[in-house]
Amino acid sequence: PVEHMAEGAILLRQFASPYEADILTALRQVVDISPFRHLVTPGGYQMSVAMTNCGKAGWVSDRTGYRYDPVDPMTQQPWPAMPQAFLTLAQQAAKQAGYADFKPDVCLMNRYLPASKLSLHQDKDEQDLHHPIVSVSLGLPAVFQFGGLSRQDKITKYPLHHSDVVVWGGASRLYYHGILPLKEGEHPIFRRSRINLTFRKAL
Ligand code: MD5
Ligand code: FE
Repeated sequence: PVEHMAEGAILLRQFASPYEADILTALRQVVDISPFRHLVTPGGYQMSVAMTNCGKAGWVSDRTGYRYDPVDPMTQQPWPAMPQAFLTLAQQAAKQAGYADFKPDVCLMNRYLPASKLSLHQDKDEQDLHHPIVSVSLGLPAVFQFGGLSRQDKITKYPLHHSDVVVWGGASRLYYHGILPLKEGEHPIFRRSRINLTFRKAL
């Protein structure tokens, strides 16, 4: 079942289900090398969401700003390679949404615990903003806030559930968005957490 959320934004409910076991194995291998950690914003606040990355670079924030870094600042080693299972899921979803040649080089992973949130923002640290972003939701459900190109635009809320995949392309690629504070809950696999994988062509 395909839902159109906005210009270029396509919601594939339950798309990740057949890939779940392989994704879980790969996720464990990645966080074993580069664990989830709470980054600090340039303004000096610690983020409530914990993050890590895999692929050719990783998105990081510190007092000096935001950037894609080929080295994990925590381990001072390259980020773990993108697992084949991740790449397969991201490319199958992108193909379904009309992006047959999407070649992500980065997967940013966000971990939410109850009360974690992601404030309204745009994703524009990637080199070429014409490439889509593929987002995979795992674990506890969350409320996604979707605005427009201007911070003042009207916000629509969408619930995102375990295994839902969203492909953000076209105009929606630069829309303001965020995640409301995660509600308390228990998921059979991810317990009290929500994990979101975002596949990007960043370099
Ligand atoms: C999340 N993550 O659920 C969300 C899902 C992030 C982030 O926002 O930056 O890590 S990705 C949602 C997204 C990506 C790119 C564009 C748009 C939404 N959009 O135009 O709404 O942790
Ligand atoms: Fe974002």
